[in-house]
Amino acid sequence: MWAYHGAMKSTRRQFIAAVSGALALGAETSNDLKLWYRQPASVWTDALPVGNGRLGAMVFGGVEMERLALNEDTLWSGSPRPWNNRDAKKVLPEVRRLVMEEKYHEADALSKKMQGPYNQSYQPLGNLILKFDGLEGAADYRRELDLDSAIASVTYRAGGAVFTREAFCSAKDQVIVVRAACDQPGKIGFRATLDSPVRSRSSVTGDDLRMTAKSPGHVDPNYFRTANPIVYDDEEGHGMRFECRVRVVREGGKPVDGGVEGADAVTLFIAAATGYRGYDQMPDGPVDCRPVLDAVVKKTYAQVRADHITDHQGLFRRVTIDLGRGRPELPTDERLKAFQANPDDPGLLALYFQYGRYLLIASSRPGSQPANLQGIWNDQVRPPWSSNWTANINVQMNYWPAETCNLSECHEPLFDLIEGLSATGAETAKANYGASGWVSHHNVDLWRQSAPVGNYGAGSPTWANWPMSGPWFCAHVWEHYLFTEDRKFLERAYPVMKGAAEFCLDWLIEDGHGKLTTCPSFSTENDFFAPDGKRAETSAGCTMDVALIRELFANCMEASKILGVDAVFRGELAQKRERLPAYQIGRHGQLQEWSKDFDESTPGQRHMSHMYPLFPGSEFTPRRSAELWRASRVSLERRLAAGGAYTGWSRAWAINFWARLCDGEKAHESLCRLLDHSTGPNLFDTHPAGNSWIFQIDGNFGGTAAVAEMLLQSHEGEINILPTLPKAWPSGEVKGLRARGGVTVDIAWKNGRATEVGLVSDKTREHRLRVPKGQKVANGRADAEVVKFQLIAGKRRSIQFV
Ligand code: FUC
Repeated sequence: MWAYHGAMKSTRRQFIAAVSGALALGAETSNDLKLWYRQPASVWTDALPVGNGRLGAMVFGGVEMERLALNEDTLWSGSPRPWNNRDAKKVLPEVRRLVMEEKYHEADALSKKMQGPYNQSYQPLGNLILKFDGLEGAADYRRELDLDSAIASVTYRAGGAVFTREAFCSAKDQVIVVRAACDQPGKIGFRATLDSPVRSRSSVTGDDLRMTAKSPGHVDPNYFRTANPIVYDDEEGHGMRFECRVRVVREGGKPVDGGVEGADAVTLFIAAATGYRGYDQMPDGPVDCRPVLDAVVKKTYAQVRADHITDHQGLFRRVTIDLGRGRPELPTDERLKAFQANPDDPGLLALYFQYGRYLLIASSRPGSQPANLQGIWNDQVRPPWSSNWTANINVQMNYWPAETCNLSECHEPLFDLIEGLSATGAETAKANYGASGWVSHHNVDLWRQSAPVGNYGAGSPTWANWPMSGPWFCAHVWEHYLFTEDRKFLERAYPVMKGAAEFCLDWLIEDGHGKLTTCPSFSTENDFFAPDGKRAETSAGCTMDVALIRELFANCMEASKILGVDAVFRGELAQKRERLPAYQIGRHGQLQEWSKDFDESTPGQRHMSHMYPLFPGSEFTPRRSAELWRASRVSLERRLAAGGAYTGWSRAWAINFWARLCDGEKAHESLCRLLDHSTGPNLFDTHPAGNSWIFQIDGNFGGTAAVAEMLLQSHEGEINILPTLPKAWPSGEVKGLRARGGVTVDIAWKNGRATEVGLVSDKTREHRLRVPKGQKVANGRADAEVVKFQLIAGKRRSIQFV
């Protein structure tokens, strides 16, 4: 039975304070930072997400029945276990020989022998269900998620009273909070239950509703057909114990079995703990939510709420954006439909942009796990693709907005993951390939699975065996340095970059024509037609491998110079980099995807990895390599003409490509496609699945990054404002974006022309600013393409354009 909790006594005063706080907040923020609806969520993908990086919830907002689908980011199946395949190195020379002899099909078959077991799956925590009393005839219903306060709320009128419910996830207090209140006393009553799709037991203990459970010892990915996909305890490992506790703090009323009756207001604090102790430890740590709950209930609701808002806004309010008019008066689901008919709602694109920033803050905070395929929100034991970290585009895309959109700290969980992988991946490099350094492949789980997955032969080599995620991960580490110029971070990051480069040095082999190549090599998830006209996957020296290695070696050389270390190693990297094959332009004028000008078996493939040097890389620019930059455009046009970009993430990638190709109209067109083809009613990104779709978060983040990339670029050693401004955004303003070199940038524009830029540099130093085409700096030289400015640390400098 839940007892009355004295620390939160009363208080209509508190309720009024909280509500009027909300109103005051509403007044000072734009209306267009809200997702809102006239009805509760009927399915999980209609619900609204809240999160603090570690804990997450999808809030349904039902009137009679509220459901919060709960998550905790370390709750996974399995435990550390062996995944390396020592036989891989036995077949490696043979695979290489077959490829060199152009026996691609045999190489495909043999590559499968290099695979190991599947990765584990991210697990749902459970559901908190609240069944409310006596609410017949509810009217004036409204459900919303306010991105600015990170509070999901519901209001409705019933029996002449106004009911309010708020839910948020506090990073400060490490709890999810739900509060039910009413403008009349004594009206709040409900029964609460906790359940979980994994084996669990619920009980009422003192003031708390408690659920204890254990995750399965093994869960196969959803796409893998197997007789026994969910195993609770097996020989190799066991699952993770976890606990979820809900403390109910009543104001007035009385406790009844499993609930509350006649209260003025009730606050529920939800905490969760798992036995996770680190990726290389058995997950049998203590699970006890009480300390967290005991601490939070010492604060008033208004305090917990205010602390949450302050913390969230410290990140969220760093960037504001105005792309022009919008239709905030329409509920978001109707607004999205209206957008499909007529995309003249730049406000919705601005909302989508800010939603991406909101989602990153909610799913990735220092100390948490990185955002996975679904961020942090998952309600299935066998979620799509294990809801893992898929490392051949998806997890990287999640972090594309981190630096440019001024959420650099939210990038940190990815660096922790990379550091872990550099340890597990060192063992894989040695065991599987007899190589030094570290390697990681396509799928990563909580245990930092670093080896090829595929259940020893069930995976297609083009995804399962692809060994290049290490270099791609290292690009994030380096970009973080470029944006922050944090030397301490670079000291921590350099060994990781060096380890990935060491693996690549060992992985490179002579191609027989004086160059170095990679083999086996895969252009992620795309097959080619072998000379016999049949589809094949395994070849040598795919463009993406070359691009990733070229970039990693260059970044390592630069990093070692900055740190003043490893001159000899730097020399070796320089020498080997020179010997990498040159990029090639194929017979269609396209950037060639494979080392030979094969035809792709799927011209509209969603993956476009060979264009990596256009984006997220930055080797191909109009000024650095105009020909390859143009050839990338041909590749993109060919992919899109053949039906590519049909998943949300692929479409988001296309927008970023267009942004780097400085084609505002095409970028805008693709951005509209992302919204009208690949976005669900709660603005979650979607991925097609048969006749239906599933949620996958990467497109949200890729789309957000793309909007930033359209407005500001800085990859060529200069601040380039409005490089890809579409006609649909003639006038607008963005504040707080970040450029490489540690600069915060505000941009205002009118009638398609920049009017003003405001720059604040972290350090006192010189910066270069590209003058928008056809414009000049007020009182500046008319022909200057780039102007240099000395900025004083922390002091804003404003520059006008005419
Ligand atoms: C890759 C993609 C799929 C999906 C999955 C999670 O395998 O090809 O489209 O995004 O990752």
